Amino acid sequence: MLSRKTLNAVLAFSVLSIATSSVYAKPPSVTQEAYEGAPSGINPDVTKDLITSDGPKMTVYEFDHSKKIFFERCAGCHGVLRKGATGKPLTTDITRERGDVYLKTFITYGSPAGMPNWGTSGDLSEKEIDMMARYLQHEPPEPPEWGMKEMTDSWKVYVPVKDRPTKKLNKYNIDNIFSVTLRDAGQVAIIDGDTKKIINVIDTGYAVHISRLSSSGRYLYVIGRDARVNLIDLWMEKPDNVATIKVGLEARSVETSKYKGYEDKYAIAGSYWPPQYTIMDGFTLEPKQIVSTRGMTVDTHEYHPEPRVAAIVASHEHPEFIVNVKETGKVLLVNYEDVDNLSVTTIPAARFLHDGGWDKTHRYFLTAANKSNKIAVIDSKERKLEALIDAHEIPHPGRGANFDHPKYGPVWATSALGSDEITLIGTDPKKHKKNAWRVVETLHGMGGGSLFIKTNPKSDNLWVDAPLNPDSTLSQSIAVFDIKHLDKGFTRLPIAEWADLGEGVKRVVQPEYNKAGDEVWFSVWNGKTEESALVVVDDKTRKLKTVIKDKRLITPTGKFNVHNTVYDIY
Ligand code: DHE
Repeated sequence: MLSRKTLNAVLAFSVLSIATSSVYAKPPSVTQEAYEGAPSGINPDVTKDLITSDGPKMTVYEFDHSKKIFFERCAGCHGVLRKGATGKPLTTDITRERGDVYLKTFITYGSPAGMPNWGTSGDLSEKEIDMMARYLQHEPPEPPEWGMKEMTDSWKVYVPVKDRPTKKLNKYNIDNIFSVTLRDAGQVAIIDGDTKKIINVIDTGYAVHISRLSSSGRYLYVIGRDARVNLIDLWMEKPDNVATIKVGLEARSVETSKYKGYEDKYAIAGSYWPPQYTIMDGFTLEPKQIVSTRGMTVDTHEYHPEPRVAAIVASHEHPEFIVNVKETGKVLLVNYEDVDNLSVTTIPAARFLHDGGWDKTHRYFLTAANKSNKIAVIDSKERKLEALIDAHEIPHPGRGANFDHPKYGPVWATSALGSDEITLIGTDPKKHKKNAWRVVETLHGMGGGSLFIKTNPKSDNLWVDAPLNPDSTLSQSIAVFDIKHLDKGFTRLPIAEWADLGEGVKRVVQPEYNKAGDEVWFSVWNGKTEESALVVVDDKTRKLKTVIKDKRLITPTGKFNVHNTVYDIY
């Protein structure tokens, strides 16, 4: 067994990559690549191609095939225009200078910095790699823009507001419903948290990503990677879609207005392509305002053509959405009091803003600028950057985890992709002033490759996953700490083993509590054609409570409990 130090060293370099080291007994799993190069929602047939540019000779077939591979496997990290983000820039000034041999080697073997080994993993053939090396020396094809006409054409209201139920027509305990992402099926499963039964499996966007709730807890907003937003009414006899719209070609985030007097009046969705955000009517998804995020980077003040919209939260202090713009490193406070004359406050933070969540008071938004190894703290009341805090290596909090540390008081925690570090940041500038906005303690989890961390105000447990860790013992387990005795380190629970599934490289991802805070649900994320499951653990005893299996549960990943998502409890 590799010592922790060695393992972390290996991980710190190769956590996002499909390690070419011997750690991989067999070709890397689809889930690992899926994470880094999640399928883009862009249909390759719609791009404007510059095959005649100065790049090496290519047939139209070769160019088209390479373009499809790029959108499906590479755009998530390198950006649609290949300007770079979690992946390096691949603009032609760089790729032509590097040339065929360098590019082919890189694509075949990957790199310790996070590039998957597409050749040795068997995912791309030699021929395809040869094509890709030539394709990257051509100008990147640019997908079309997506404006009000395209949005309105895609907008459908299946059930007009006036025809919707005026009271809940079903007997479900809605507060304890879970919306579960069935990633590769492009669906969500609506599961009754009390009975663990699937209420409905609903078609949503392609490579569906996350769910968010209306402040009423009645409506579910689901966003697909193809930038399709689905509005689901949980009051219907059988909860189902009531409206849908496509806000672009690629997207990851959606939220509704939460400020008093504006509850759910507006919905917002942030897209990767085109780089923009769209404000919609919260009950019908009618598009109201589209704003591009193209602009200058926070540090070098260079123009960036593709600053993608990452996490979005809704302020409780002002009628504003708080919008992370990844590549420029700016946080936008989008004031929706007058949607026709939007006023936007721009807060400079750090590049590569990604995910994040509230502190326990829901005043401070703590968000990872992950490839800058920073956590930015935004004071939503004073509407300014409160702090920029170092966190290693590639912090990835999801929405993070809030708990009262026995010594340091209220803290917010994030785990990391590139190291085993779990960073605890003090969040109480009033009663624990000297701990506020600084790292008060760093714990060590199972290893790098962590994506999500979670706790609950009623629990003494802190749960940390490691789904992207190349060591399958770890990626198929969960680490749990006792908050009262953090010095004792973690206990590892073999969640995938408890699920007792067949073939496939399963990954345990994203803890989510039930409303009562006495159960923790985990996804055992297997390949698309293999059996996955949800595992429910008793939070007190940390023992297996039940395993939810159903052939409709295809690649379950994110789970969103209605109560905990409405009230931002994590
Ligand atoms: Fe996510 C949240 C982006 C891959 C599961 N993911 C987010 C957010 C962003 C994002 C910007 C924050 C949204 C918000 O709060 O408004 N995710 C990306 C990517 O760019 C990336 C790295 C690659 C890609 O091309 O999509 C990516 N994400 C994944 C996955 O592969 C995961 C593990 C499985 C899946 O379902 O796709 C995944 N992302 C999640 C989940 C959340 C999330 C479960 C919400 C966490 C929460 O608790 O709110």
